[in-house]
Amino acid sequence: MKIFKIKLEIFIAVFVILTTDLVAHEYKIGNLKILHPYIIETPPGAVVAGGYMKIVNTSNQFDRLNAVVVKFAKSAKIHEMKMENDVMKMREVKDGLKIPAHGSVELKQGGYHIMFMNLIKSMTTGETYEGILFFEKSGNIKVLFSVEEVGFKLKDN
Ligand SMILES: [Cu+2]
Repeated sequence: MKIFKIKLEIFIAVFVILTTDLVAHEYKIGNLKILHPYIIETPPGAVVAGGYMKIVNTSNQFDRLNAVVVKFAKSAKIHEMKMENDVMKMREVKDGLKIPAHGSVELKQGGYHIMFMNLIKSMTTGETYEGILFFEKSGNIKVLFSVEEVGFKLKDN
């Protein structure tokens, strides 16, 4: 009975580690935390995809996401979506995405996002893709974008 209990506990521990890894992944660089980089799945043949994540800055200095580099698309640009005269417009954020001191920025559908253009293949839920984020002060970090279903949202952190 005792052995069984211990085994069960180990099983639960492993299970928890595996599921947290699948459900949420996060990265740390300097005073920045990068929560769950993800891409929304695309229909077959699609050539563009959106990348999202939440970036939390615990420093008393702002930082900036200046660039994203990936191999699965020809280009990755930081975009902003905004309503202008009742029309949703998308434009490139040219001087980097500012992460305020003791603050955070969430890249999400309908707002800031990474625009991946000329994908080498369509993005399927469950896949992961590597990318490098370049921050002005904290430096660069390799992350994995997980491909999520349409409608996926980050839970409040
Ligand atoms: Cu865009």
